[in-house]
Order: sequence, then structure tokens, then C-alpha cells
Amino acid sequence: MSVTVVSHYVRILVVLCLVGWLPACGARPVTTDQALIQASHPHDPHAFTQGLLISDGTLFESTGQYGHSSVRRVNLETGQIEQITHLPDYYFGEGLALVGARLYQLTWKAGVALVYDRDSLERVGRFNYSGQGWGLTYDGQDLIMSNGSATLKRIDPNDFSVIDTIDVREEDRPVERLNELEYINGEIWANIWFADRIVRIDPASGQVIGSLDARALKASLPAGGSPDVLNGIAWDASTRKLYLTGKYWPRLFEITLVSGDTHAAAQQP
Ligand SMILES: [Ca+2]
Repeated sequence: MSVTVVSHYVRILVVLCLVGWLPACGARPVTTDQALIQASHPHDPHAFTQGLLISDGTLFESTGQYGHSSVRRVNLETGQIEQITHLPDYYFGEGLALVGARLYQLTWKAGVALVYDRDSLERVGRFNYSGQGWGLTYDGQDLIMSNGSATLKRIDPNDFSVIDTIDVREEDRPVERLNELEYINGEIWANIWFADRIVRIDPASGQVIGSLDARALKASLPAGGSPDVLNGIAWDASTRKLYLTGKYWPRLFEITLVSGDTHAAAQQP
């Protein structure tokens, strides 16, 4: 191969890398934003939060642990539980998503997705799935489900069949331990289990396009209790407000992002 031809191919590879068509070239540094607290609200410190979402200004939450799992409707401002359905002791509640008037709740290793009426929280159906169920969200067409690995599944909400998978990578490395999920403005946001960190994922490529350092939130919790890891992202599409909490956290935080290179803990008194 002549030098001219090699040079030609190198130029093509560089162009493909620049437009992101070659995954192996996608090792671009990911910008990490910080969480700036705008407000905080009471949150049940006994709730082992596994799923969180907001619809019409109301918080819906799934909690885990055998014997303590539930799905609940919660007042966003006061943290008061307005309605609750307890799960049988053999279910460990996990991710939660809303599709129309139906709530879908995963049950970790049981392989059962429970379906509830959104208003009454009465069970109206169930589906089976294979493997573990961790986080769940809805993009307006498909459910998106995590299982603790670096691979998300696209799920048909009509029969819970797997439509497709999304391999999540950050700078060419798989991102393991993807947990609670939220679909926000065309992106999938995912808690990383035990990292107090959230990654923002491009659903089409699986590439991490940004991240959020949320360690300042746990540090600002009042003393006492036994707060566990960050796990709960809820986006209120009507007010465009973002809420985060964690397992056994006594507060639910409304936050905004402080972009980029601000590495100091960004929080208001
Ligand atoms: Ca969520």
C-alpha cells in the first residue's frame, strides 16, 4: 500500500472518529457536574428507595427489602405517604416506571414485574422477566431496565419482551452497577450503585455523555439515622425540576447542576 493510500485511510479514520462513528475512538473525557441544592423536603428515613418518579406533581416511590417493600404515592413537599401498597414478604421491590395509568414495579431476583393502577395502587397485572431487575424508566415508547450490569434492556410494556439492549460505556470502558434510572430530555440518567454518582447516557449509542457528582448531597444530610447510597432520580417534566434522594435518606433534594470544572462541593447553606 502506498504512502498516499495509507494517508488517505488515516484521514478517513480521523473523520469517523470525530463524528463518533467508531466506538473505539470514543474515549472523550466526560464532564462531571456538581449538584447544587435548591431545596429539600422530608423523605421517609425508613424507605429503602429503589424507584422514584414524579407525575402531575406527585411523587411515586418503590421501596425494597424483604418484608418492607412497597409502592407508594407521596406528597412531594411534605413527604407524607398518601397511599401505600405493601408487597408480600417474598418480594424485594426495585425499579418503578409509569406508563399511562399503569405503574410497573420490578422485584429484583423474583423475575416478576408487578403492574398497578396509578390512582388506587391496586395490582392489576404482572409480567415475568429473566435475570435480575434493578432500575426502570419509560421513554414514552419503551421501558428501559437495568440489572446491575453495564447493559440496559429495552422492554415492550405490552408484554415485557426484550426489544433491544444498550451497552453503556464511558471512555471505552463498560459502566457496571447501573441502578435506578430516569429518562430526561432524550437521555437516560442512571445511579451507579455505591458511587453516589449519576451518569447521563445517550440511548442510541450507550455512550456516557456526562456525569453528576452527588456526594455533596449525602454529606449535607442531618446527623443520625443510617443513610445508605444515593438511589433515586425523579424529573418533573412540567416544572423542569430535578429531585434526588437515597436509600434511608431523610431528605429529598431538589437540585440544579453546576457545570464542569467546579470540583468544590457545591451546596447552599
Ligand atoms: Ca427514576
